[in-house]
Amino acid sequence: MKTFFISTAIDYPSTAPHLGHAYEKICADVIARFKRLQGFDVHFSTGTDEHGLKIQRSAEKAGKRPKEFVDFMSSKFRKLCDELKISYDDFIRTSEERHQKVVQFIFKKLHQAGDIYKGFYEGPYCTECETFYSEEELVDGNCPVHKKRVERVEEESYFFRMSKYKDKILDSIEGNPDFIQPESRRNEIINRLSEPLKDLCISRTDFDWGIQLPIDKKHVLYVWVDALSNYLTTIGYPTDKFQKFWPVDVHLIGKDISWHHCVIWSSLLLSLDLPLPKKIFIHGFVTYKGEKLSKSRGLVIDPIHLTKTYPVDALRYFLIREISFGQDGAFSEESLRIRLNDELADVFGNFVHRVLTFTRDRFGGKVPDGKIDKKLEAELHERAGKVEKLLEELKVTQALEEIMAIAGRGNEYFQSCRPWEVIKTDSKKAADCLLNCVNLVKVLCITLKPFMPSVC
Ligand code: ME8
Repeated sequence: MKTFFISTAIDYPSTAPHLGHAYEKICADVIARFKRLQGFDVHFSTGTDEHGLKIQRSAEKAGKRPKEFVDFMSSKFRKLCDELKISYDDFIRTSEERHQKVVQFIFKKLHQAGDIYKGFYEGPYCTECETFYSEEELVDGNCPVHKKRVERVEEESYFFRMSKYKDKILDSIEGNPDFIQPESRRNEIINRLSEPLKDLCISRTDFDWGIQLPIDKKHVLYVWVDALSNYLTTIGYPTDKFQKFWPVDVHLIGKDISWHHCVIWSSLLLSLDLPLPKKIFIHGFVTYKGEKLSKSRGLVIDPIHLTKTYPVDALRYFLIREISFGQDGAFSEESLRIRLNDELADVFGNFVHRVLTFTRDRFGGKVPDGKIDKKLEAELHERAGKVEKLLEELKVTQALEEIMAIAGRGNEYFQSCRPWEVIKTDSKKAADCLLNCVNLVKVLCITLKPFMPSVC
């Protein structure tokens, strides 16, 4: 059986999940469910990124020990996934023992490859994104992403020879247009790689909530090396399951962490002598009132609250339909309600309701025998094929648009054959119409299933 491995980023459970987290999981879930429908053996991973200074500080603020804190917070992320009907195969937590073992193993391999050395790090660090910056990258002395004041780190550290892999990474990106998508994000990475690539500081000594380096217990591993390794832990690196699923088919991530995935992760994989991911797809941000949702900046929409207010399938539909995949898109409850009423209820719901109630009332709830409309059948075949092709290309928004066009076509068909009138004089003709309409509902249910699993 053909395999397919898709991952989302693993979220920081420093505060409760926001709608951006929900969005990423839903997009990945649509792709995972689509691949299962196609007959693939799918591994779909998500989870929480639980180590590092940011989490340690959040735990201190909450008056809890880090482990107790992440146990509680991580459960909120898992609950969100369950509420949203995310069909993950693995919810990985980086504080789990299985992960720590894999990370230690990975570190030893990097060390054996001669890619780890001891040095001294001095420079800016943003704890919010757990990222080392160069002075030039700062904007008015602030983190370019969070616009917050950075901290200064000055300590003995271990380094990873990332510089060594720059050319190979650039070759892989340039030689394979599919590797990083969309193209605008790919170009950003290529541009950044035209600058010299520095080695990466990969250990800290001024806090202890992390995985100890096997070669020096005073140091904890840099949280991004720990977090990125989750993609290997989840498939049991280096066991048979890993052989089956690596290289990953799609890492789905947001635009703020493209560098970490495209460059840091790729260089770690090259050092481990492993193939690079087949695709890193970078989605945009869900914005609210013109700004990026952000826990740290207090711009939060509680997705759990939304799942209590609106049907989950409708929320899934809205996010995919409204936000063009790969670009930023705005959330507002008003546009959510408009799409629900004008598209889901008026187009899709209306068609399905008309066909099913007519079948119930006039044909005793059984699909009537009749003549297949060959022209319509061919058209549906072509449209469903188009949806499949769009989904294969990860064009989830366009695929959903096409599916809604099929629902629109259904209404048109029902309207044009007027079964409620025809049945008075020609029940056979009405049966033909209903048979073809029920078939159309079937095509809708199959194509929509990855998007709206409960309704379908
Ligand atoms: O970055 N809209 O965790 P995180 C859409 N732990 N997506 C958004 C978003 C928004 N407004 N805000 C964030 C981390 N995201 C790391 C990842 S992976 C080995 C480690 C996305 O909780 C963000 O881009 O800050 C990322 O893909 C995911 O949510 C988790 O973000």
